[in-house]
Amino acid sequence: MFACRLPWWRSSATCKSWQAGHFLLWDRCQMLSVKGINRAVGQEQQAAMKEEQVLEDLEMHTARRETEALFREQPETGNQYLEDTLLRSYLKTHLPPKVLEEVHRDLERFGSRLLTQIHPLSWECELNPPVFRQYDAWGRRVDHIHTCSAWRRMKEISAEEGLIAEAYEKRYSNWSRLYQAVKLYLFSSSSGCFSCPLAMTDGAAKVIEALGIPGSLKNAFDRLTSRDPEKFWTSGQWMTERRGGSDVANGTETVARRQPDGSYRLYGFKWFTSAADSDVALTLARTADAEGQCTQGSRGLSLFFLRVRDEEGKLNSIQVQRLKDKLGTRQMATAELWLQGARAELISAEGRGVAAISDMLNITRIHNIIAAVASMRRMISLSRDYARKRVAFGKLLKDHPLHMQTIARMEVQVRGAFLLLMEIVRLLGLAETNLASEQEQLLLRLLIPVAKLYTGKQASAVAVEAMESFGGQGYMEDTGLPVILRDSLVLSIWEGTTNILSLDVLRSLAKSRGQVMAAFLSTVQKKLELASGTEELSPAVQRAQEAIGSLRQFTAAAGSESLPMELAARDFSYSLARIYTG
Ligand code: UCC
Repeated sequence: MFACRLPWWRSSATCKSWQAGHFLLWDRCQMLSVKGINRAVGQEQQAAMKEEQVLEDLEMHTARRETEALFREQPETGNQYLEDTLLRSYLKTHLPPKVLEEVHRDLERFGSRLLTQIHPLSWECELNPPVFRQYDAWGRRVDHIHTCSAWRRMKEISAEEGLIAEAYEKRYSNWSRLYQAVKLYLFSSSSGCFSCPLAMTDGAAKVIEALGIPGSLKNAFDRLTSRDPEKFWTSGQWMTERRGGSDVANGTETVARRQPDGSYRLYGFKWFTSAADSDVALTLARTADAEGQCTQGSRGLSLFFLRVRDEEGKLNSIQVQRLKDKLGTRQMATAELWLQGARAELISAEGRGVAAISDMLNITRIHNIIAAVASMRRMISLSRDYARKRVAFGKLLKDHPLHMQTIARMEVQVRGAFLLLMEIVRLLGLAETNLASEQEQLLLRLLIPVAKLYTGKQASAVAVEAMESFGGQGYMEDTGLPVILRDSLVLSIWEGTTNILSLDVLRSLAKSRGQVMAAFLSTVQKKLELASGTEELSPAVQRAQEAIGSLRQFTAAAGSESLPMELAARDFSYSLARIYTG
């Protein structure tokens, strides 16, 4: 191809490459002088200029061609809903026909909106991270967190699409939660990290709903679950203080002082507050008694609701110390906040703060699972598309079996994780409409930490693997691929690290006196019985049965002195995740 574009004097078979062309030109010049062909100086100059021009043309042409070739290879996705065959088949199998019909129409439309309108905004969010301005031009302290217009538009879109509302309106009864989760799953990788404030907003709405929507919180609940962009509020979740993110019981120093009108003022330092531009927040603090004394440990913690700013936008006796300089999720403002008498409302029973906020934790952990699955799905979709376009060693990547084996292995990971996610939101939907059996409720309690810890780890592993499938391009910042990797790395950290969640798995076992495990085993057993009716699945059924046998042995040994349960917690949780996914 290259040779046929060469001028006549280089059209010989020797012109195999650009380098070869250079040598040929040099040879030709030598030849001219060796043969002593006399030319007028002007003629020689002309000839040299001509040759130079030819060379320039050649370079230009090659450069342009290379650029064009790269453009052609850009990996893309289309309508993510229509392209996700597993998602569509799941919905078809599970949703009642009438619900499916409506949901399908909406998701198809949403998939197209994501592609044309929302995804470009997410890139804008990445390019324009929030900026913190502490003082105005005249030296007045303002503590203003400036967010870009695309980020603010994400908030409006979230309301318009009912990304929180859907779960609380319950238009489709127990299927509403699943439907909301599917929309969030599609939205997540195009949200420019707006899925983070949405997670906490959902968690706050859930806590308020669980409290029976007290009159004082009615307005907040309506706004958190609103479809009206003008009314819609987002919430933060301020749990992390200087002394510890995981050890909330001992790390929380914030003190709540009761005011004569029954409200409280909070004094303390919140070390990590994600989406610090949110309208409201739920936070933990220690109520002080008349002598100013506080109960230490978990029993001293209560849950508070507060507005971050008043109607005029003035901070509620809060000072922003600085924005965090994070590895990823840079689209979203995470701040250090001083609470200097912030007015707040006590919303849990005194000393029941951790138990009350655990509703929020479970919801944000589910959002974390959604983000993990969505991130894997995006990386693999892009990998797959690239494999259909990129030629290496004379054929498309998709025709290289080793490359396809690598993608197939990732695909298995994401499919399993997706089905685990669907199972969790299906169970949550049943629980929220009082349709869940006791066994299903127990299973839900167990599966949330199991899936959060497992998918959090999967997401970054898959992101790294998928990145490799683009070669050097995967490492290039402006392809957008490194953003996905950076953002996925937080998924195993926030909302409880892998070890903390493994301990939560043990907590669920202890609190239920082992009933969560009984629910797990009997559900798995039932699923295996169903699957054993299909011949092709029998090797897989066999493997799962063996894994359950090992799990039982492991559990028996794990309680012993030589292998304390705590030391086994992580491996045990991984096994639960793999078995259920299988
Ligand atoms: O990082 C944060 C915000 C980031 C942005 C959010 C984005 C979300 C993702 C978006 C995707 C794009 S906020 C910080 C997050 N922090 C954590 O996750 C904390 C991690 N630490 C833990 O989870 C610990 O296990 C603690 C704090 C829960 C442990 O506290 P305690 O006080 O030591 O726990 P106890 O004493 O075991 O539990 C107190 C009560 C018990 O109930 P009772 O008293 O009735 O027996 C527990 O059963 O709380 C109950 N409880 C739970 N209930 C504790 N955990 C749970 C749970 N998970 N579910 C139900």
